[in-house]
Amino acid sequence: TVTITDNDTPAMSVGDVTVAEDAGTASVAVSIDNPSSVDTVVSITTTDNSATNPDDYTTTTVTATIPAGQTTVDVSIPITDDTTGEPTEDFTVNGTVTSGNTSNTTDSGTVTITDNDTPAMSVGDVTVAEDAGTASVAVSIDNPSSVDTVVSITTTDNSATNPDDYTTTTVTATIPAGQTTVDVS
Ligand SMILES: [Ca+2]
Ligand SMILES: [Ca+2]
Ligand SMILES: [Ca+2]
Ligand SMILES: [Ca+2]
Repeated sequence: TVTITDNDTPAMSVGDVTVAEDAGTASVAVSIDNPSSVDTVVSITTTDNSATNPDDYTTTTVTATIPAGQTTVDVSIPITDDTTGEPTEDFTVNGTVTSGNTSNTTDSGTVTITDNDTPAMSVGDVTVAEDAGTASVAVSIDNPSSVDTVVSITTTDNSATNPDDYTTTTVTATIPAGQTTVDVS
């Protein structure tokens, strides 16, 4: 009897991918680094990181099968498109080989989601009567953000001068996460 031990056992990997929030789905490659004579079956799950289910993506549990002779298959994970400005966020895709012949049994990948709702900040214009007491100036963002927006406010003389016409003001205006405006007096 001649017994031959193989020297081509592949390693399994779960790919990393960066997607825009409005991409619809993230397509994650589940691969082996050289073909196998048998199917490679990989159990896929997802884990929250800074991106969370269901606000940013949909938790996915699926079986990915790389057919014998092939090296990769894609897994689709739904991505949530909201209207809130957010930082770049990510979640983890975990793969576990449940059937096949690989040199490893687990690997994980990262899906990074880039936001498409980054708001613009603006300081409002206002006209007040001299006897109004204070001018209320709106500091705004044009859509809500998942994080506080902190704006440093200062004043500069123009034809109106400090202190005869107004009082020089230096203040920090904070627009809370989820809101769009705050007034400065
Ligand atoms: Ca071989
Ligand atoms: Ca988020
Ligand atoms: Ca969006
Ligand atoms: Ca968003």
